[in-house]
Amino acid sequence: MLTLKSILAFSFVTSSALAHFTLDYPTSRGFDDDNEPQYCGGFPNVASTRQPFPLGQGPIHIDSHHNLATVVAFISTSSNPTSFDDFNTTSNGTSIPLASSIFQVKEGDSCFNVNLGNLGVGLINGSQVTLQVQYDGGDGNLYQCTDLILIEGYSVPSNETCTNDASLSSTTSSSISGASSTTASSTSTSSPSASASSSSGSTSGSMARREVVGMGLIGVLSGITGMVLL
Ligand SMILES: *[C@@H]1O[C@H](CO)[C@@H](O)[C@H](O)[C@H]1NC(C)=O
Ligand SMILES: *[C@@H]1O[C@H](CO)[C@@H](O)[C@H](O)[C@H]1NC(C)=O
Ligand SMILES: *[C@@H]1O[C@H](CO)[C@@H](O)[C@H](O)[C@H]1NC(C)=O
Ligand SMILES: *[C@@H]1O[C@H](CO)[C@@H](O)[C@H](O)[C@H]1NC(C)=O
Ligand SMILES: [Cu+2]
Repeated sequence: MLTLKSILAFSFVTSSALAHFTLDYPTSRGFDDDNEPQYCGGFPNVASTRQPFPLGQGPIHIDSHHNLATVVAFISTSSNPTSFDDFNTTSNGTSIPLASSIFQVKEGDSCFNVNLGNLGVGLINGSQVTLQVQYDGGDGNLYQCTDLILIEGYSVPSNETCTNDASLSSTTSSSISGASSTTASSTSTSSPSASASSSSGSTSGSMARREVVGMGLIGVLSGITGMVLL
């Protein structure tokens, strides 16, 4: 029968799939809660249709379901990237800088601007890139990908502009966080995922613990609800 232990075990399964984040603009390849920790959120194949996106400054919109999360974006210049390695270097071995700083977002909608034409990896009008957003809300790194074709002078839909750029105002007052985003926004040669996770590890430890407790509580409540239904 249902012991407290089994309810807790059940609640952990439930809560791990509850939250996470979505990539809303440009449209993600796909969203699957359970597979979001995998490369491209569990959608490894390039979309059949690439979305037009500005070669210059363009906005990325996400929706965060954790109270505080660490975010970074990086790109692949391969027309068919298959692994994180393809987001690290171009086909001729040039290392690709991060597409954004490493920054924090609060729960809800956020946006940040990228300028892919300025990354110094030879992107031009018509270049095909895949942008991957890495997100850590306290339950590990999560990923979403979007496949783009860069168009010089492309105007995004008027409701998709980003005036309140979350990547410019890192939300915590912690000096560690400030230092790490400064390092990160300079063109780092290390793996994008490695540098991002070390940043979140150093800045959000207590936040993460609080969140785990919170999620456990939600899980217990849903477990109790489930028991009442039985
Ligand atoms: C690699 O490709 C980029 C972009 O096309 C170019 O700017 C760079 O000079 C190339 N580097 C080498 C070593 O060929
Ligand atoms: C950019 O490429 C698109 C097609 O991919 C073309 O229609 C457009 O004229 C190009 N713009 C410039 C400024 O070259
Ligand atoms: C902009 O409008 C489109 C379609 O009208 C909608 O799907 C999208 O969610 C809107 N974006 C924002 C940031 O409100
Ligand atoms: C990315 O490139 C750097 C420098 O070339 C290398 O040290 C690192 O191992 C690479 N990371 C991945 C994930 O390929
Ligand atoms: Cu989550």
